[in-house]
Amino acid sequence: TKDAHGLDVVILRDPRGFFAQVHLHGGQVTAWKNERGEDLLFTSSKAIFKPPKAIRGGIPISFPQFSNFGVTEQHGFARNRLWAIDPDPAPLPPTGDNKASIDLILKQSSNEDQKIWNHSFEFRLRVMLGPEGELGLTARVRNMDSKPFSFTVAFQTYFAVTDISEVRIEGLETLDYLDNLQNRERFTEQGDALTFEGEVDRVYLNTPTKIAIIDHEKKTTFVIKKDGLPDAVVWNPWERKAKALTDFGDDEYKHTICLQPAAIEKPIILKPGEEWKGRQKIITVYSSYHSGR
Ligand code: TA6
Repeated sequence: TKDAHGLDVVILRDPRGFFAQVHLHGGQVTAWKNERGEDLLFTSSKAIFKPPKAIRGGIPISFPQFSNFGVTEQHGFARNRLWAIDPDPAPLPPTGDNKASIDLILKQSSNEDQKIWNHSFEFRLRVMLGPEGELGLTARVRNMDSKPFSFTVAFQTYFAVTDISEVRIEGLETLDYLDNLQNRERFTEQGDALTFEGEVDRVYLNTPTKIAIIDHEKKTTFVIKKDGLPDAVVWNPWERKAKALTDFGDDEYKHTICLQPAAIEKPIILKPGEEWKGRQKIITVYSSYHSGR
């Protein structure tokens, strides 16, 4: 199917109403909704749906480079390229019940990219809507070249929250982080849970496989489970930077937190023929008061 802008999208739906949308442009999840039709991911009202620009919101993928930590364009080229439906996906695990999934693939294609990052690879992405409405992303990168290469990678997940000042992140306490706002200097997290009062742009290192985002106002918790992605980026542009971003509404920083499972500090190194696998799964938990369950 096509979206309202004429771009190719794949829709995942299950009988209870869980919903996910994936754009072939960027291999990017651009919507995920619960059974009440509420958006669980944030997409900016100012998002620009014009390739090759990445779409502001959902889950853009940074590959083969996070941010400007290397030679490629900011956050690599994967989010700016057209992905294809994978004709040869890995077999799905055997389960009968409500599960919808799509497999996409990106290969080195453009000459421009090749000039800057000359490695032959296959990046396979499986997006899955699970039996409880959970969203799963599995990434596999295979070295198809005759020489080794290394890369960094992040799932830049824009979560939808009611009010950033009522949001708390649990699981990053006492960890070291690189502060992108202070020349990537290394600090140690001192506080209990992470709360927000201003711009934040940090790479937390060696994070646990489970991190939680608690939205007090909506009485919702996102539980992020990850594998193969040791780091976690936490980003909110706050007021000043939001105003400077053309594809981000001035007040929208209040309604999103970007939490990104990633492999940044130690780049992944692949020898010819080797494959790396990384996963994130997001589960929403509602308090009984809110959902009546
Ligand atoms: O940590 C995330 C980050 O690198 C921030 O510095 C911020 O600029 C953000 O990504 C968004 O980057 P983008 O290229 O999507 O505008």
